[in-house]
Amino acid sequence: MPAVVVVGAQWGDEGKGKATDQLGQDVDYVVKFNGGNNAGHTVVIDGETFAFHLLPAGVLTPGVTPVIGNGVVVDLEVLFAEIAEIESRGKDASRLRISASAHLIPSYNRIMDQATERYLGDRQLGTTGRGIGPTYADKMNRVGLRVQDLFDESILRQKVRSALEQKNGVLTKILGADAVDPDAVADDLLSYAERVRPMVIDCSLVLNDALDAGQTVLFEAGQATMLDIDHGTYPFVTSSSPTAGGACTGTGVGPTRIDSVVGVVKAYTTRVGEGPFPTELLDEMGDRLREEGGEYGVTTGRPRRCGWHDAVVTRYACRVNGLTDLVMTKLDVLTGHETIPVCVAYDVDGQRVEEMPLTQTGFHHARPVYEELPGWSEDITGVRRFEDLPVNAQKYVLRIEELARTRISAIGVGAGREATITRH
Ligand code: 2SA
Ligand code: GDP
Ligand code: MG
Repeated sequence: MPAVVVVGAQWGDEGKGKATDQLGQDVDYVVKFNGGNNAGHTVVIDGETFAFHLLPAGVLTPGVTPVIGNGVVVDLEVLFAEIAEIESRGKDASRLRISASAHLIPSYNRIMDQATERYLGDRQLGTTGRGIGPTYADKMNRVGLRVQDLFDESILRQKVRSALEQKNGVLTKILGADAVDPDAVADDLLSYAERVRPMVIDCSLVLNDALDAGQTVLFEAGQATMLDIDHGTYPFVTSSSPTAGGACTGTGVGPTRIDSVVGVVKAYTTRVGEGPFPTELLDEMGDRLREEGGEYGVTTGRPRRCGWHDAVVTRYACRVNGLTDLVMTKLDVLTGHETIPVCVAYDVDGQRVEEMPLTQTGFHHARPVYEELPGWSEDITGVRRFEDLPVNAQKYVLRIEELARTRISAIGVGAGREATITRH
């Protein structure tokens, strides 16, 4: 498997960190291709928990080169804080490489993001407030700052000044925030330049050369299919491309070089932030899933919205990403339910719909059509072979596999690296 992409098949937090860590044991590169420090990817090794935001989960694996691709947006303060944190825990981050074309998150975009959410009030999107949306907007608007600009001071200062000419007006006159001093922003960014310099690469060249030489590359998505700017529940989405195509645009590796695309899917569903979520449980059952699954944001600590598995979403993710395999996580969290509903279709204004509705209005009107599957009560956290799962747990996995029309090749039964059932 020379080039493998790992994506989230729902609304994020499916366990991509754990899947990347596991699949990344035998690879040469682990590459992030979208998003920024809005992500929170958890890896648990020998009982020790690591939460990554900007660093690729592969940074913990000796011999792996972690890469931040051009599609990522980088907050330098967060990056170096994260490097310092893992180094203080005895890990080596010296192999980290960053694309010269990745965009930087200047402090004013963090302010814009948070001030915009406050301004929107009950119309807000529920962003992580990390400046992600405004930074991708700047990129598309061709007024963004890139890693390479750190090495051309006059260009950087000029870009910051012209960006703030407009933004200070919006900040002070519309959003009720203070104006930002361009020199202070530029000084702050430039203060990182010499530490960044040795990490900077031409991401496309390095990865294509590696593939030519027979090396292996794992692409790690942030966020997920339903948060994709094109394919998600727009406008309740993030501003990047977390689907498989993003791995190509976000790194400069062409689609013909990708061998497989693995979608990570929870045994149930969660979402954080605003937006439609047909299987959401607003009762004690939702609270139970949240507590038993530890469903709180890794970046913001926000409680996640919880609901049953939505097989329409999973099948959609298989299609949009061209998934070759699914990894199902957190099956252990579903232990102890008499029956477990799985959403197999929607009722949209009285009509049964088995695919994602054509319009967002349709999706907002979607009511889940459930099939009840029998549950199990045995503790499955120690199970390592599919045949050793309780029969009803096996049936649950097989039914979702059937609905998704995609093979479930691994099943998570705990947070630890070892708590996985691989199906051969
Ligand atoms: P943004 O900040 O502009 O990307 O927010 C836009 C939407 O994207 C959602 N989003 C996420 N959803 C799930 N997990 C994410 N990462 C963190 C985690 C979230 C946290 O791992 O737990 O700590 O709150 C993530 N990042 C962005 C976001 O909720 C908005 O709906
Ligand atoms: P990511 O953003 O997709 O990497 O996921 P997060 O790290 O935000 O959230 C997933 C959470 O579930 C983390 O706390 C993981 O340690 C945990 N986790 C992952 N797989 C499993 C599993 O199979 N069982 C259980 N109980 N926890 C898991
Ligand atoms: Mg997460």
